[in-house]
Amino acid sequence: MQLRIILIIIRGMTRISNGIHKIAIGALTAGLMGGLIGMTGLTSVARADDAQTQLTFTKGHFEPAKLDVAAGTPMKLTVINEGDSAIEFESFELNRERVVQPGQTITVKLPKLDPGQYHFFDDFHHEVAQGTITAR
Ligand SMILES: [Cu+2]
Repeated sequence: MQLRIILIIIRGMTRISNGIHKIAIGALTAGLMGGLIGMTGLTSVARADDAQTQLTFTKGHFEPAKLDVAAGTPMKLTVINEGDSAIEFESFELNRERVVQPGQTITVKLPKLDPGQYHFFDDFHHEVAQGTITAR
């Protein structure tokens, strides 16, 4: 989202420098300032919304098997399958079920979690690969 805003600003600047009025440049500068202020706001929102955390399936298990996350913050969980067969990242508590092909990286969006433990496993290899996300 940030990148798009920057692109829009740059596009605007290019248009102005090809042409015309100093007033427009003044207006653009004002707009740019506003944009930067807006961006600062957006940045903190994006950060709050986009907490990232990562799980890698490798050699038959998840790494890390225990994952600590912040409660009350939506997040994106990246799941990487470094194995040579498909896995299914699954969690009843999180109500998520996603197949990850070998070599594939997926993003699982998670809502704000209440403090607690959330079990997950590879539904294709039950007994072996599992873990717990702890929100605190
Ligand atoms: Cu399943």
